[in-house]
Amino acid sequence: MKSKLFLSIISLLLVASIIGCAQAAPASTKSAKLVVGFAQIGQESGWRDAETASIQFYAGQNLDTIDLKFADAQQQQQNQIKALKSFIEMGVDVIGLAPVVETGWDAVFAEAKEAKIPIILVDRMAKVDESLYATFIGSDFILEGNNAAIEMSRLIGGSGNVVELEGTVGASAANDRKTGFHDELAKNHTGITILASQTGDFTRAKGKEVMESFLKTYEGQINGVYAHNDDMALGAIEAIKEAGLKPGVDIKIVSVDGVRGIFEAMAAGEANVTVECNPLLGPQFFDAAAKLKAGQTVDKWIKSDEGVYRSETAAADLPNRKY
Ligand code: GYE
Repeated sequence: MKSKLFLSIISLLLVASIIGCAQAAPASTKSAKLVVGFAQIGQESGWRDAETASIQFYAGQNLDTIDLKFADAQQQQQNQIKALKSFIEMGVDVIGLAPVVETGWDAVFAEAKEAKIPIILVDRMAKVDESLYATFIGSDFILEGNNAAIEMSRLIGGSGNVVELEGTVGASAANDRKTGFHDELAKNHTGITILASQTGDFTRAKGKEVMESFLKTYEGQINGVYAHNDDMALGAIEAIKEAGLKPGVDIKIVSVDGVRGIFEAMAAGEANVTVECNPLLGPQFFDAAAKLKAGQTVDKWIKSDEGVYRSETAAADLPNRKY
């Protein structure tokens, strides 16, 4: 009787341990994956949609090795900070962040460092000590601004008046595209005046709205529009047409990104130049994340290779555009 009881207790324990193993198995498989938390800004532009698609597509193609936790912050830094905190709590391997603005990150980055979770800055920079992030994957915005100024000067013959549609206030992409443009004009194209600069928040709707007010205030005086992204330029083009003028002809249009919509506008003769900024960062992002998880070092700045595109070749370029 006693031994029977003993045997059934033993078999019960065995069953329990097998169930235990069965339950533990998925957890250990999961931890072998690269677990990444990505805090995206939002959906302000075609460029950003292309970046989100690139990251989600790459993760989707590699479901057996990558576990992506994706947060959309709807343009709010507070939401990005919340997402980062929850990634830290989950204990992800690597955090990816496209910081909506440059400043205000020190405290939460320090928390990630304390938890030994490396941060990859994607497409925009943060003003923090270098020790607080692993790498920045993205473009040289100063150079983009320089190139935009050179193109604008060529288009308006070295003299005239330009209005500037700026990106999101406090974003590195806006700050540096402005600096690059203004510095190049001040150095080499002194015949050009910037009549006004105002934020259009990187969106088409605000770009249009701000351009409408510029057209009223500076009626007959504007020779060119410099927009920090293509979406705002597309909004400005609508405003210029509604004012009875010809965008690309009466008012020259130079912007940044290289999205399909601006190539279509250039092919139609309604825009002049786009300075490319590559959003297809998924492969580079996950490559860097895997290296960091493996304890390898990566370059502090993984720079994108980009070109300048003009209306003259837009129709031929269009079929090759990937975003
Ligand atoms: O140019 C703009 C987007 O941060 C580089 O953000 C990015 C910029 C991009 O909304 O279209």
